[in-house]
Amino acid sequence: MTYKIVSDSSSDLLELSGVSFASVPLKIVNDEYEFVDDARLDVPKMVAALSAYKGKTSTSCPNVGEWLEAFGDAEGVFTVAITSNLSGSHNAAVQAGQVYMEEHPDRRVCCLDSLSTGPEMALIILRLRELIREGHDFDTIEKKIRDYMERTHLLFMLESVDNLARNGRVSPLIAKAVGLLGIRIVGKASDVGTLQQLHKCRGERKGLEALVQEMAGMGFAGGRVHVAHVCNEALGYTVRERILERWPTSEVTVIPTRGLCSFYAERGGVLVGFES
Ligand code: X90
Repeated sequence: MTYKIVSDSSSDLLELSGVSFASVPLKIVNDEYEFVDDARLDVPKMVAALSAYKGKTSTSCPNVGEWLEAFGDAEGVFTVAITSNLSGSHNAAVQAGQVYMEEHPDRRVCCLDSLSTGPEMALIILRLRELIREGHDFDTIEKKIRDYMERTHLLFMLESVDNLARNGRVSPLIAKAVGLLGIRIVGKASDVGTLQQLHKCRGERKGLEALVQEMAGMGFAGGRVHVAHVCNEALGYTVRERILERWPTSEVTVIPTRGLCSFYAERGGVLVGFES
């Protein structure tokens, strides 16, 4: 069976070697711009343009046709989408899967709702690649990846939740708390795939402490970690250092966020996906 992994662009992965992979872009739009979250997007330029823009910006997820096109002619497809609680992306993937299997009854599509985004999706995708390369059949891969998803988590530290609040993706209560200068929200992707605030911290140092403490509390014991930062590589590497200080054997990868996560996590935001 030929396999393909298809994710939406909130995974921040544009390409993946050793396996067939495609990223389907979300879009970031307002009256002046339309940013397509694909390889051509200049993320720092988008972030700068949007912070100068005064009106409201919103986002849209890939539609059924866009997912379908990305399946190509793979015999077995695994989709990995941003949490269905905050986006229609996963639902569109599910519908695309139904159409694909009706058109090709011998093919299979498994749609995974990450209940998360960014670096947690990246971990799921990397594990899928391993399972595919190990040569398992479709059902075994599905079973093993769903088991693995029980052990992946997402924590984040944000300086602003303005864009999340303006688009109704976070409760007004959380939004109010972050307005103050220097305050960092540390939170996690909840079990149902929503933003859950855990701490309000004064300053980055305290935010980082809370982040590492929460990782320990959620069962991290030194495994694979992905850190995604919004236009702030130094912060990404500081997070990496803190993690390595405490868990020297962990394997920490630092990457920049692409368009969708950059828009919502905003400047100074950092997302951490890890295994327990
Ligand atoms: O369909 C669409 O238009 C996309 C909407 C996405 C809204 C949420 C994006 C969150 C991005 C922010 C911090 C981490 C949140 C984790 C929540 C599970 C990143």
